[in-house]
Amino acid sequence: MSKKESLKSGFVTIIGRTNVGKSSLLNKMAGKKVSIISEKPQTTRNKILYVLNREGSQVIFLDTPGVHKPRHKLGEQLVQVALQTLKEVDAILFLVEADQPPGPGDKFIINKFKHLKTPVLLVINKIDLIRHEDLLPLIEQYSKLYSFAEIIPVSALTGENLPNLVETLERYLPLGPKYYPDDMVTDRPESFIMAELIREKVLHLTSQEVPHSVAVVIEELVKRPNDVVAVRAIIYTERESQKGILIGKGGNVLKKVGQLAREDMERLLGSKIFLELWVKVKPGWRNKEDQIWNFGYRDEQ
Ligand SMILES: Nc1nc2c(ncn2[C@@H]2O[C@H](COP(=O)(O)OP(=O)(O)OP(=O)(O)O)[C@@H](O)[C@H]2O)c(=O)[nH]1
Ligand SMILES: [Mg+2]
Repeated sequence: MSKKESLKSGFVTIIGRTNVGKSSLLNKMAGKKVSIISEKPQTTRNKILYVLNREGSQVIFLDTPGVHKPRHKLGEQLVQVALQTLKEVDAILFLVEADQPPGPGDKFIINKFKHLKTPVLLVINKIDLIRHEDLLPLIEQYSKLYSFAEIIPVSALTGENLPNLVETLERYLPLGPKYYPDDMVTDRPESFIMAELIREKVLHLTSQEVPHSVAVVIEELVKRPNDVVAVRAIIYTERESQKGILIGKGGNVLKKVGQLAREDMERLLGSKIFLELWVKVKPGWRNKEDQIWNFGYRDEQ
């Protein structure tokens, strides 16, 4: 059999409760920042595709929004996007946290596996937070809940056992075509990643409801001849009070968001960035279907 014919390829969703480290895992496997990460729940709002090309395989990962109990239409939409991926893939990576026993959220997701034939690999993340001897009892607890194809403890933070995860995963992929060209990393354009980087800084620098009320839209992205990229972005919040907090005293919060986002964008593009940020209010947008759609948070199916 020629090398081309023996390629293993397929789609793999990374699913789990919010904040378990799905995007961290993806970025660590990718060796670069594809998805934004934060210590706050509900960071990821889209299905984000990442192509991992290896000798003899092409693994297409889907990072998904965390499954949670929705309090807005946006949340309902995000959970739907995540669960929908279960039906689109060749293998499922179900991510859980090592420092917690299986909870209602985990059991809710496990219930969705019961109607599928797709192999589910349980990935126990954050093993850097626990003692080695606490792992076995946890594995036993999960084994009682579902017949997982594999159970793999990892740390997305330190990278521990990730090579083993990828190699094991490959075994579950069918022989197949190369779906994407070698130079394609993600299905998202630069403008999407830029907007996400801005949102990531807002997540880090604000608290309570403010980070969750934010959507970012890139209004203009112009590549100037002297290798400067001019970007104008609008940060939407739901209320005037949130807008005030986001701008900060004398504009200090917005300035910090801009500075940190610009540094990340420059690293990403390797060009100088001129970043202009504006804050606007879209009252209650997280409960409005049309706005959720306009901001790109929707199920494409
Ligand atoms: N100690 C430790 N922390 C981790 C690990 N993986 C992720 N984290 C942290 O967990 C938090 C959540 O990480 P994310 O990658 O944003 O989690 P997520 O599952 O994508 O979250 P949502 O997008 O909100 O569903 C961040 O503070 C990460 O730094 C790990 O292996 N060990
Ligand atoms: Mg995420």
